Amino acid sequence: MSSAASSGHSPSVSITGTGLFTPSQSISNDELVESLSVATERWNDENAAAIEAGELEARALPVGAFIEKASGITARYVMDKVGVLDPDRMAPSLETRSEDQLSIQAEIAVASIEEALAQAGRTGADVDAVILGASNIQRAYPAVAIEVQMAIGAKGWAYDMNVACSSATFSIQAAVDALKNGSASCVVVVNPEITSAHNNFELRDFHFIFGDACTALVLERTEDAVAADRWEVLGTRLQTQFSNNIRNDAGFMNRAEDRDREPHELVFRQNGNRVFKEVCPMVSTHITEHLQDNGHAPDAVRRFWLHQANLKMNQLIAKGVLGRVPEEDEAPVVLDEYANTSSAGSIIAFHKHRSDLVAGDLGVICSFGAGYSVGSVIVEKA
Ligand code: CO8
Repeated sequence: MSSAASSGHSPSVSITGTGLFTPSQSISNDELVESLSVATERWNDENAAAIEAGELEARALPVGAFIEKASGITARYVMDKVGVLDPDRMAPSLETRSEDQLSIQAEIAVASIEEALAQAGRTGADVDAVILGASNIQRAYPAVAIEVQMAIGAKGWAYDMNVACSSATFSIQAAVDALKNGSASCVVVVNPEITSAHNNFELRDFHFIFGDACTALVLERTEDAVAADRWEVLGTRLQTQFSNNIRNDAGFMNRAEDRDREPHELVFRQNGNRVFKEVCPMVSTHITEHLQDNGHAPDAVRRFWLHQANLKMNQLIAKGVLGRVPEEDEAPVVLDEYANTSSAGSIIAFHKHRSDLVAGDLGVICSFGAGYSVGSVIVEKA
């Protein structure tokens, strides 16, 4: 236990390293639209009689120009491009691994953690807690986090958690609390998002939204840190409010239910327009109040690393906080290249866009999504 924790003072905690795993395969909007157009025309042909009889509605074709205009997304990385683009499959083809092989989610977690540990000047042996947060986790148990703990040679404890797109910020608060109360001394937060395995590539409203990636963070008590690049966590704040507007009903009870579930209920679905309208004001207020309660004016913030779901959404949220549309430098964008990588998004932005900031600069990492859930982390460059 640190001297500060044992003396009763709340010790300062810092982020001391970040890592990113990006899959090698990328899909452009045009490729996605071409594949879904073939699948949609086939589906309409196969269901022509029911459509004619008014029992089913014909599916509308996707439009590439709509995707970029509505979301700002131009491409997304995926674990398997061939399976996603195959009109007969519309899902990645991922190998089933044996129990003595590292699982896929653990493998990408380890890749991002290695980079984060190197930045922090640490090895796996220094780590004594792993918190793995993601919007879908590969299996029920044993926790993937515990497999990751073993793979990196960490001590201590590990667990999985899921707060959808807010899993990273919620994991960060859990890590900060553990470090402040002395129940861990070096925590890895890791967010392996294989969204392609639970996205709905069959409907035009959803097929373009998501991409795959994994991010990792190392957090330590500031007094213990050895990294040159340190970000003191000045405050964390979480908020949840129940909504059915983003939902995925895949779960362990499906096989026990007495009706066949619609396949579209067992993957991601949302009412995007309502999410947009309801979540933007909620997030602007959340960030504004968090800054205010920590004694910071919005214009004192040098950079916002926002959740990467929709460009217009981020501009509106930042405008709600700053009173004006932010410069790209103030709220950097990665969703054009990565799409929505769920909980990894804001951390990808933080990982890629922080090296130009100087000591004393303030920033806010903020996630929002299903739940609804919102999480913000105020950091200061040391
Ligand atoms: N091509 C052509 N037309 C399309 C397409 C397309 N690909 N997609 C939709 N349209 C059509 C719609 O069908 C609709 O047509 P019509 O008027 O005839 O019904 C029309 O375009 C307008 O649709 P919308 O009103 O929905 O369009 P918007 O301007 O609202 O844009 C967006 C849609 C981009 C989805 C936007 O609403 C948005 O980004 N909303 C915010 C969504 C968000 O942030 N969601 C968070 C989800 S992530 C999360 O919480 C984590 C979940 C877990 C991860 C899951 C991983 C799989």
